[in-house]
Amino acid sequence: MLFASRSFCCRGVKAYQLRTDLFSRSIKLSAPATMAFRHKNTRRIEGIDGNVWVEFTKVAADPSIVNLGQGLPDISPPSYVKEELAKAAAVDRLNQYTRGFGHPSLVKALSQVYERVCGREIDPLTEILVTVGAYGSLFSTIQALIEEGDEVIIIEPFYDCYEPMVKMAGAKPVFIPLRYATKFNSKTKAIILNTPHNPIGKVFTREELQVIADLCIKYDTLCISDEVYEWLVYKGNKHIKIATLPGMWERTITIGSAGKTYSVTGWKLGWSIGPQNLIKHLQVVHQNTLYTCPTPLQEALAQAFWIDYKRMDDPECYFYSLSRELESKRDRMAQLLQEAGLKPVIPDGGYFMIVDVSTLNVNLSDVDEKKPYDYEFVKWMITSKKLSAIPLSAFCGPETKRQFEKYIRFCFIKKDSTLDAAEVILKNWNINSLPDFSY
Ligand code: IK2
Repeated sequence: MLFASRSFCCRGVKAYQLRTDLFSRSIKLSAPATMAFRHKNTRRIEGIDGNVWVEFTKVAADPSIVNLGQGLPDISPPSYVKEELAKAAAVDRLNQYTRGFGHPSLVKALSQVYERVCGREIDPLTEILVTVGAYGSLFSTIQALIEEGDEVIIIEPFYDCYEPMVKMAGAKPVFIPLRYATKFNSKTKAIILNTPHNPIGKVFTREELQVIADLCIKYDTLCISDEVYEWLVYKGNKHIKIATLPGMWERTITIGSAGKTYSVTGWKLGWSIGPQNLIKHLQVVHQNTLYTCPTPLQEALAQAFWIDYKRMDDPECYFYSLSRELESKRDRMAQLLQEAGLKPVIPDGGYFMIVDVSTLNVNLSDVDEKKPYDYEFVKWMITSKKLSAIPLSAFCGPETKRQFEKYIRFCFIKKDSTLDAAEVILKNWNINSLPDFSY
């Protein structure tokens, strides 16, 4: 026993010396002069270091601030969703790795739900990929299908990560206003669509989707359809999946999010659905980057989907009850803003509301002119009014930032007490108060 441990010890010393030798040799190889160059960032992340969520999560972190900024619910997720997670975590097997492209029970549940919605068969194993949030789906889609030199059409305003993700793939983002679908050409590899829309709240109509579909077919373009708010549509509107339009299934990747479907943004589970010949390329990116997603979360999500799948004809199904709950929050938010003398844009879907703040006449002329007005306005509002929002120009390309810089975005998936606190702030808003630049 003693001998064994001594020999282990000797071998250990040798291994240690070998590692030390290698280490000192590698130090000699990398001369200090070349060090800075060798560790410079890659070209693909050049110019994309700014991030609105990083910036505004930090400034709004103080709990005394009424946070209507980032789109995270402070309402309780459904109790069965949380219970299913506790149940999953209690099963040993479910605390280990699962199938890389999606836990079997989750892809099965997703296929059943989306077969009903899309009116076609969806193969759970080859036509669905489960990822880390919708972010993961966007990333694997863009990395897998967009080539250096390609053009990707992005409709402005747009969810902010589309632009850096397209750039990281070496492609060129081509921005078009929400109203026009020009700029399609032979280099157009894809268009990124987002309905219901963040931040505007627009739900695309069938006719509008048909215009986009016709262009996609004419120019043989892929459609990356970000539908994370698919269930959150308000009276008079209907969410239509562009993948269900004739000729579109074969060229569309549809993206969804558990965070948005079940009000559990911290779970960071998402999925991509599309034809096997496209999904297989996303799977390659996924298997070589993340490989798999957390098993207990996937199992719990699968069980939650089964519960709601079985009651998809019942108004109590969470897919519909959440949008009813949110519709009254939307109306309340609109009223609060209107009473403060503002003109909000009432969303048809999603849980954000944008508003023009120029009528408040807050003079921010003393602050950094390079930053758009809305960035400074929100920082001033957080400091002086203890209310946070998100600047709208964060959702614009470089050419249009100034056009939208008088708008800010509020999130209204908040419990009544949070909206009450916002109401107090807005009611006491003294439009003649001088801005405080101490942030
Ligand atoms: N796509 C859209 C349109 C989103 O809104 C989001 C998440 N929302 O972001 C918070 C905000 O706008 O305040 C995503 C994708 C990413 O979803 P996930 O959290 O599933 O990665």
